Amino acid sequence: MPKRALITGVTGQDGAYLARFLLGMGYAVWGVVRRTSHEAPADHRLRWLGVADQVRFVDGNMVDLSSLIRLMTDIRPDEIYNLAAESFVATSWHQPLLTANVNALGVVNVLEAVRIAAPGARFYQASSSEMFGKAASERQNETTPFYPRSPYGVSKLFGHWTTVNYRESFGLHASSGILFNHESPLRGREFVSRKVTDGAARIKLSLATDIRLGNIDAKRDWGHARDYVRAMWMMLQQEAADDYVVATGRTASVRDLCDIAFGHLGLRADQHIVIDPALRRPAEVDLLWGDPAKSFRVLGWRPEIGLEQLICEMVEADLARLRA
Ligand code: GDR
Repeated sequence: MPKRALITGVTGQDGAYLARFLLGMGYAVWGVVRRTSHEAPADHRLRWLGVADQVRFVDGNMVDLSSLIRLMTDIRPDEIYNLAAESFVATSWHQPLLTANVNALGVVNVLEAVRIAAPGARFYQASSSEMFGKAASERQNETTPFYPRSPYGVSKLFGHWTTVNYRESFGLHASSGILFNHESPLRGREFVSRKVTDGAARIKLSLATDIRLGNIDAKRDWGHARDYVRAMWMMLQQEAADDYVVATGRTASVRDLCDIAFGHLGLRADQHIVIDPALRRPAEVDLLWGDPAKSFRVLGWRPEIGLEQLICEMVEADLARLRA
């Protein structure tokens, strides 16, 4: 009997890479899809990875507890990966209530569904380095105090502590991965990495002349989503559930990222970047720099793809998409 995995947020970047990874490991994979009236198929990332036909799509919604209980009862998953979220930090200031409903209360809904209908299943919660926010130390690990700086960060912190609490209260095998920024060619174009790689490719092809950016001095610890979904799975293979920082251990600014992307195309970033103060955030996270020592030691996890390779892969994918 293949193992059964249920993924919320399966249509997002991480959902797509995780689905492909689990299918490759012989899992049967169910993906929760939120119904919308958009005509564009929601499975374009899974199609890009060539696995859309193998994922079993089921209807459900993070804010509808009954739908989640029904899914747990019907599917009887061995592993549940909770990746569904309002994931764009900038939007969380415009839609703080939606962000809290999905990212915070949604975690209570899915954990209640697990507790009621699938208490033996292993659960993964997608926590975020945004919880560190105005970080208390230069590098952040599992013991660094949290200080979120956005409605998104606050909502993720609620989801994180709820996961810890359900583990401690009910003995659920519930783990939380505190993932630092992770990118790929499947990143949405609203996020800065993809905005830059897509923008640089457009400039190279004479489809645009510049990119407008906000705070390019912000520093992040950027990895590849393909590496990070493997860490999620590794957490659920441990005998005891726990919390883990997943990061590369290297930090770089948005400016550095621009230099890599434009440099790969033989262009100079400073000739094409326009700073737009309207793109600055009401409160910024200036520096994130992860310390993944625990993931290295306990999980045996290592990132395989470095920043230069990541950005070049994204630029090449954007060039190919634009040429097509
Ligand atoms: P982040 O990712 O907020 O770190 O959250 P994002 O790529 O949106 O921003 C990274 C940094 O770049 C600065 N920035 C800009 N950002 C965007 N989007 N657009 C711009 O034009 C721009 N100019 C500068 C931002 O201010 C910020 O400092 C991501 C998300 O995936 C979360 O869901 C996840 O939890 C965290 O990473 C870890």
